[in-house]
Amino acid sequence: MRILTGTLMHETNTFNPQSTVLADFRPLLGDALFTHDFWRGNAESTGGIVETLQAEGVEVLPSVHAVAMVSGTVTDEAYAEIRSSILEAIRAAGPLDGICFCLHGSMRTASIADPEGDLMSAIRGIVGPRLPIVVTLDMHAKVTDALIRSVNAFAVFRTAPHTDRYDTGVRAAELLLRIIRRKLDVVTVAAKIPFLVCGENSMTDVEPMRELIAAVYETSRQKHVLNADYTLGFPWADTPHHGACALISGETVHRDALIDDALSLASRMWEKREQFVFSERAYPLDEALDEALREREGLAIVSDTGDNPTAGAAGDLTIVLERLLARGISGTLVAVIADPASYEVCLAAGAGAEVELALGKRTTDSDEPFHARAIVLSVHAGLDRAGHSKEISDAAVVRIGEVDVIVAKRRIAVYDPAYLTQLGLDISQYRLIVVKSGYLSPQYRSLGTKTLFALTPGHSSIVLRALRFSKAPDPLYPRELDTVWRADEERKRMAAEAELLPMRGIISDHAHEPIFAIPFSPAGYEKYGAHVTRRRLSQLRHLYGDPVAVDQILAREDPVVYEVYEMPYPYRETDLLINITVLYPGRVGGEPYMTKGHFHAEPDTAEAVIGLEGDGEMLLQRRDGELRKVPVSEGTISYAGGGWAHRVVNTGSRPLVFFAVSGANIVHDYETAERLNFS
Ligand code: PAN
Ligand code: ZN
Repeated sequence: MRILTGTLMHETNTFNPQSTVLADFRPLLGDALFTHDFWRGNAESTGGIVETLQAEGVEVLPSVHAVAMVSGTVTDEAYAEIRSSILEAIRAAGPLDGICFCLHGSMRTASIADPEGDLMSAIRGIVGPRLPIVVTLDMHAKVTDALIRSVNAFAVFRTAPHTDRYDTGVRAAELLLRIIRRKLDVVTVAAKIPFLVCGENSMTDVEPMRELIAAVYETSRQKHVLNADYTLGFPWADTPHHGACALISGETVHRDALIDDALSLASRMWEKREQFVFSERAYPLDEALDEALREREGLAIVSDTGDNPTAGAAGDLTIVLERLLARGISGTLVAVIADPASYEVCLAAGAGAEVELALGKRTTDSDEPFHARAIVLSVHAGLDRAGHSKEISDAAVVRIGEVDVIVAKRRIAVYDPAYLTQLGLDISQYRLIVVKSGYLSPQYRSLGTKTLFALTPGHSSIVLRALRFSKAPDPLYPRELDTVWRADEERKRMAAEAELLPMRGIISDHAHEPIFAIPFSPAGYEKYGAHVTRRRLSQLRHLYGDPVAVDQILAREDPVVYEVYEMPYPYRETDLLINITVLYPGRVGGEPYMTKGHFHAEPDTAEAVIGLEGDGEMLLQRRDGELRKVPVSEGTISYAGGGWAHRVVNTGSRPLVFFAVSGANIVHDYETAERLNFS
């Protein structure tokens, strides 16, 4: 069994003006994946996928592994490069049994709002509608129609903080193996709710998420369900795609039940929307500092939530530092301010030196740094390590006034307190540690006797009502507290969306404007899900003048006379019907094989027929009996105006293959043709 895998993960904060470039993704192409191993073990879904598949003896084909830490908008060039490497790998992979891909789900480029949907549609366009594709998503993914249409099934993180990345990969790989081995035809339905939520009010070990995740497990255990999950979206992006979603994957035959289940999960979340409150006590900055220092004992940890790198902020604001200095609060550590230039100043000066720093930024709206005199306590070069939660950076520890500050060479997440020890800091010295973070990692949480959120301004402000949106959908709870959502209306939208699924991989993002390009041949049609009708001689005996000849043939076999390849299409009267017919060569008595023939019932409409292969002709007859004949051969186009019954005859010795296009409003009228003895 051969399964292709790949990873493209980025959570894009469009408010952070710093672009995310190709180098930030540190792409590994092809087999380079196997010469690194940072993705193995518990860190990433990629590890869960690769290790599960390999343990089952599957040949795993890598494509691209590209993961960048959450940050500003991805450049179009970076995405285009990664996309084309992925597609190239798929084209070069040879026959595949399936694809198991890791996405984050909340990526945006300068001009593409839904790169994941774009990528998966492009992949589907290459592999055709039938190859099983399973994708892992971050819980904070956006879910778009383009994504749902291109992918069969999903597995989403079920924990926040995300401690089940690896397990999610395992689940996705097992799901894919099941689909392949049992040859299941699988779809995913998505019930969406207009709900804007951030990680800080949706941690999974507190209510209401704890209970909702329990419902996800319960839903997943049902027989007809292959996987159920919630996605919550990512609030720090000005984009048309916002909202939470209940995603359920299962066999296509159970689609209605899956829709019911998804709506029931979505309703449960919607009913609990008012219970999504911050997991820590949250205060404006000054009050947070007061509250943190209220008792003399213990260590308080305050999250500078507005400038949180794990939500994509730059992590360079000096707002909290300035406030601590202005208030003369001592015994405090600020972790971490990212500023490469200041780090270099400290490195050059060395430990013990006194330096003038132009540190970070004072506000998000200007580039003005905070000027301060600092004593360099220590400098730590050679620490740089990449890779998600394990990411650490070279840094200097400085003292400004009575506040200690970690000045990092790179923007990093404050995830593991072991980093503080690596920098030679003694945590027990501090009463207060300010971390640029939202919700704390489990390690940090267990460190503090008291943990608080400071509602600071910045590109990751958790005051969601204050985020400046211009492209986001309206309304969105809780920005508009009276937002209405109704399950019955969502059901209608989901049912209409489900109608489009057979077109998987060939329609564009615009659900109601199908656009596609497919190979112009019966095989091309079939690859894209065409419905094939086979007409055998036994169904066509009335067409031939020699019943004895018919019976003689049928005594031996019942040959296929022609096949019609019909796209699962059109959807509306204003569309076009586009079929390809293969009319085989053969004779019954003296007569060549022919199609049944029909009028287009009132209103009479026209049809054009293009010959693709072989030789033959179209016989036409008006209701008043007048007869005509035109060729239908490779390279001809024949036009039958309204009011003429038409039938095609294969006069040659090869299959006659022709394409027919007519208005979608036609009704084939075979009866009148038969009654008039159309010959
Ligand atoms: C053609 C025919 C097709 C099969 O696409 O439907 O060749 O012929 P019968 O419908 O007569 O069996 C067409 O004329 N469409 O309208
Ligand atoms: Zn016709």
